[in-house]
Amino acid sequence: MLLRHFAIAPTVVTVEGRLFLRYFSVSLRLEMPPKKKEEEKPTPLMGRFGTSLKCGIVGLPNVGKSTFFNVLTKSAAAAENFPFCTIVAVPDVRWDFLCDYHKPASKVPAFLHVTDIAGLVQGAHEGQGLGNAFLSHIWACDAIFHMIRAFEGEDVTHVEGDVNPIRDLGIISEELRKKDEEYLKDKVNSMDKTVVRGGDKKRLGELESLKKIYHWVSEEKKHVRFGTWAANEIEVLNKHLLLTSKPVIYLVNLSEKDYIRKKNKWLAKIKEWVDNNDSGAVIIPLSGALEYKLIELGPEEGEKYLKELGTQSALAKIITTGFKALQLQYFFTAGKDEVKAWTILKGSKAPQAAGKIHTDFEKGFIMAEVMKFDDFKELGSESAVKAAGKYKQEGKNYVVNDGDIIFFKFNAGAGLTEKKKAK
Ligand SMILES: Nc1nc2c(ncn2[C@@H]2O[C@H](COP(=O)(O)OP(=O)(O)OP(=O)(O)O)[C@@H](O)[C@H]2O)c(=O)[nH]1
Ligand SMILES: [Mg+2]
Repeated sequence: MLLRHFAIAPTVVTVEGRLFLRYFSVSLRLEMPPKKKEEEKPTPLMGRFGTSLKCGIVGLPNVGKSTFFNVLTKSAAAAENFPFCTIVAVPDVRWDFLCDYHKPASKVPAFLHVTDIAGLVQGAHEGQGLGNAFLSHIWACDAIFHMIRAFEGEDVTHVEGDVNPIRDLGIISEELRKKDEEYLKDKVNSMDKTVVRGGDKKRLGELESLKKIYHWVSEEKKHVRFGTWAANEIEVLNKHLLLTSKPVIYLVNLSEKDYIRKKNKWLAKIKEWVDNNDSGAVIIPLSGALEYKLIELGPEEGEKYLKELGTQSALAKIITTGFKALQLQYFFTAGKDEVKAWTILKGSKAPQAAGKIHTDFEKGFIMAEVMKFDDFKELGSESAVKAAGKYKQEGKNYVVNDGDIIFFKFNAGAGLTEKKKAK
């Protein structure tokens, strides 16, 4: 028996996780020499697997991290709040469009998990401040919002005495690197004991990789994510989830005035620092004070206020950029019952995507019927997309694109109960 499940899918999203691209090029290189026909291995990605990945807000004390975190928890985007962690909806005009179109009973967007982390100080890697505890909180995150303070404020003291975001960028970046260095040193030493002296030859390769990574971090003094790593090295990296392997998004906290006029003496210097130290990373200016004011004003008054000032909130951009940095994407299912964004890892194939909806969908996978969101929007209906020959049937090797609208067909024989059937 064939069951149809509605799934949606739109268009291309730029990959902002540089790691992903870099690994991709590594995998190409690895695959250059002709080799025996074998099942193609997926390119390994750096980081944790799963779709409930988190972005942590990191920075020196008093730079506005908790203020921004509170904005998130109180914003319309907030879905659930926990101490130090909030789950916010990822804004997407495609999802809005589908909800408008279907007027479904249930609307489920994609979500981003954000964690507020207490300020790091210089020497945190040696336990300064509450150093090590906070570093372990960063360890539990998968991407970093690095908040830097570019707003003056006599009443808000700066831990380093004055406002200097360039110095601050260096402090945080070095703290993370030094913590990794220390961690790797311990790991290399303890592995040396068991592998070299203990004769556990099977793990020699792993030790080699670990030493190479240690050299990169301690001698080259570089962050892990800037290295070019082979597949086996990425496997080792994924065992350790080092702090400097996590992608960073730079949030520049400006005064309301500077944010509105898009001017601040530090902006060009910050851009230069990021270009030199984390080339290609995204920098997003915001004003924590303004965002907070907007929350207090409420949606309508807030909108009016923004219009008067001729500016916009930075919240949506921050959330979507954070989501992309986690190497996550989503496809849609849409119908009268529900419009839903299903989060998957970039590069997921159709059966795994179907498995997000229900494991039976993966087991009994037959095909995915895919519409591109842009086609759906342009042509105005599913039947028009079909008539235009743009409604595609894809097999188990189809790599799902961000925003695809998908119909899954699957064999319900694999023990599917009535209750579990897709609507
Ligand atoms: N003027 C101004 N003050 C701000 C802004 N953001 C935060 N502050 C103030 O700065 C102080 C510290 O803000 P928090 O958000 O608690 O700073 P934090 O980065 O979480 O600090 P720690 O948790 O100690 O690391 C508070 O008094 C805020 O009111 C801003 O954008 N402009
Ligand atoms: Mg705080």
